[in-house]
Amino acid sequence: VVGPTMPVRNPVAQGPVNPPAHTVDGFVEAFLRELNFGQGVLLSRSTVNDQYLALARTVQQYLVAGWLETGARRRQGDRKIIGYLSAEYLLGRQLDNALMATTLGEIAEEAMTQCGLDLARLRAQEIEPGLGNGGLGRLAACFVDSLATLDVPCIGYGIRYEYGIFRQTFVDDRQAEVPDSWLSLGSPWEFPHPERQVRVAFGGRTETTTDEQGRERTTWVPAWDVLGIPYHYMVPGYRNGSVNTLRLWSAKATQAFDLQIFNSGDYAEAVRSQTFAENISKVLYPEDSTPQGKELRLQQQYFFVACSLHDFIENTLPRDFDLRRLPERIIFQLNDTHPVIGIPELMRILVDLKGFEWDEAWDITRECFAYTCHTLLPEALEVWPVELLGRLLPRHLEIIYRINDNFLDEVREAYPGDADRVSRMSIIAEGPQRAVRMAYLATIGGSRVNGVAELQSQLLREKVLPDFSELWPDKFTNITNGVTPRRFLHQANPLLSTLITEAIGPSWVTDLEQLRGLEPYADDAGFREQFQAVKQANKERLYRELRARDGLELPRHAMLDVMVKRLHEYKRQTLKLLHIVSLYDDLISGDVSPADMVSRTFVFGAKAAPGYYMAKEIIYLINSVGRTINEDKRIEGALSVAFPANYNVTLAEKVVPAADLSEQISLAGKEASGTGNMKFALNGALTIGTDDGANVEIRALVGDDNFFLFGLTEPEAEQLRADGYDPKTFYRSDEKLRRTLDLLGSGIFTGGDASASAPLVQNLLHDDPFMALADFRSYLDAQTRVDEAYRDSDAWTRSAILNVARTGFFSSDRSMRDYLDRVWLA
Ligand code: NBG
Repeated sequence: VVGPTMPVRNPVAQGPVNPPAHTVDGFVEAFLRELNFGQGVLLSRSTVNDQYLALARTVQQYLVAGWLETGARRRQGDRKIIGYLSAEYLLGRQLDNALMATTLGEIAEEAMTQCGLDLARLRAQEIEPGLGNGGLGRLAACFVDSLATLDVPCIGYGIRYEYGIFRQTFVDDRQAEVPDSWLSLGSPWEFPHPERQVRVAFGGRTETTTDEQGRERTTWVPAWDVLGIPYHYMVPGYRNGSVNTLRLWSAKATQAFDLQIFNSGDYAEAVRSQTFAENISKVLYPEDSTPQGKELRLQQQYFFVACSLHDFIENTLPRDFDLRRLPERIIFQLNDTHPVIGIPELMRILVDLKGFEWDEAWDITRECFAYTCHTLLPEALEVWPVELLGRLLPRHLEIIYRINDNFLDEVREAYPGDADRVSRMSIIAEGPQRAVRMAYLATIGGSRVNGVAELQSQLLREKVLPDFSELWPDKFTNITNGVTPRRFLHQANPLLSTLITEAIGPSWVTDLEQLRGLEPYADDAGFREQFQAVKQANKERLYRELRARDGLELPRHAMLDVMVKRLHEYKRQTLKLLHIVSLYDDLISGDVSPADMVSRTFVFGAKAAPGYYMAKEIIYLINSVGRTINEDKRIEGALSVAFPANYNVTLAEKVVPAADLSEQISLAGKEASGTGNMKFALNGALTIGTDDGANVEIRALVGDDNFFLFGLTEPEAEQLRADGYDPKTFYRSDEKLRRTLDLLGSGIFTGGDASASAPLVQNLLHDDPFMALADFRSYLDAQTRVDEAYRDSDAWTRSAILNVARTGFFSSDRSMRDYLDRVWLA
């Protein structure tokens, strides 16, 4: 009997129980336990999937103590928490990351060997959670990694999509999409908490009543609701014991199904409302940079934001917390416009539910949000039809109207008589279809607005939100993106990591500016040789992977020229394609003999949004051109093209370390930042690029001698457009361009059918919205300089080393410090 005098054994109060011993034996023991008691199998009868799941759970055991401890520490303290609100997290595989964070790599390897298993095989069993489209989602994943490594309190909030970004396959050279059922074989990295469900309402109407003090109070009478179930994921810092939380919400129907209808035999009708509700977190919208005006998407946005705000206010803050002090404890960072509905939601919570006066609630709200804009394409800024927003979220629309009224009064006061400006700055865009401009709402309702690279931040101020930056110059700032050196250098490129560590010691992993220490090694012939050997080994690793994964055979010795990113016209995969076709033309016309050409292997990786017609045509032509070139014996393998399907984070980790040349060739003024560009430079690829996005900053850091610049600048491109851009003039005046386009359109790549290449070729000749033809000549010249540089392999390697040494700035740790200084703690 436990009496009052006996010590109560309460492990929760005492802190977490100890993880298994940090030894091979300890690991084996924990692993077999997970296999037996978690999976319910004996080792001798277990499948690879059993083994993978047990391994994942084993590694987790080592992390959990740090997680619980971090959580307890955060709850006791009163530090401000970063609530990162993002509709996307492109996490990549978790196992390797967890092994790295816990320093268990070698122990796990040995432990698996002792069990007769191969760690690499188990690693390969993991399906990466592809809960994002591209750069924006991967950036969010890098940011939460860095915050944990810096031991900054952060909760990443998002959606647990049942299906992530589609799996891409090629059928007859065309993209086909397959659902990504990433959860189907189990999901060992998540901790569901159904008991912490949150109810989220939609639709209905509002009612205004007068309370005892004669004050008007509005309440929302919704029409339907769903439940949000949180799933927790650990976000381990790098070997610092700190583990933050990613909290992703899954939608569940409030009522599973209608038993009466079910019993009557109409099974489909019985589950109708359940299906409807659960669709909210069913699938990630496969859009990158363009909004999809879909009702379901707005439902997704409100769903996860409402869950997250509720979770923070009701479950994370202490019970009796004084909400007037909310800005001391939280800053919600809005990752693009997707979570901006959080601003009126917080107003609704404060005013309608907590009884605050409007003005006080507004002061609090503005301090609790900050907004990051990730685009320059005007069409990519989300707007919601008033009709839709009012139908789905009637109370929020009223709140937005009131925010707008007050704001426009402010504008009238600052600019008397300037009616034009008032309508320009209104959150509500007038027109045949009135719409809510979410970027404006974010700018008005947030304490700070930032772009993601110097050039984009400048263009954001000057072109996208000029009236706002004039009104509030201090609200705007730049924070250049970054990438985590843990995943994209340390983990993805172990050979280079070792070489770096041997030269400058290990602390670069968390202090990337230390890479500067490599500069002198660029002049050390022995080091260059080792660096080259690492690059070659990484290429061979990639080729092995592509052989196993895609059945591709690639030559061992060729320059590896890589363009991997979402397929979008502004990114100009077509310009790359024109370059390839022009080289092929040089060869088959006999202008250049295969022996005289610098051999190149071109690697593409790109998904197109399923509804993006032109992007899909471009994919088709890349595949067609690639096939023709690869099969043509006349060119003696001087050129080859590889386009592995389904480029994702896992493949990126093999591609990036292997690349010689990084293609960053968007039309200037279109790519907000880019982050692939940073990963390549950090892994010792040289960049060929335009003066766009973060390329500008990369070039400034690595120096003009170590970067291949080409193309129009942003002002030049603008000027050309203003003067009436006609791609035909370039076609007519440049013979090489003419031959290249004619060859592309001739049908030789498409089985003799010239019409198959017509959509793209005609588009280039008659429209060419992203000026590929205007930049063709300059691009070709830059590629000739690349060839010349590559011929001097020693000088090339020197440049590659300098790229690594000088790009430590692009660590997402630095980005996080900038956010802390300029936004979160400013
Ligand atoms: C993307 C930009 C990239 C940028 C990432 C991360 C969107 C809307 N934007 O240039 O196109 O690197 O965001 O900031 O996906």
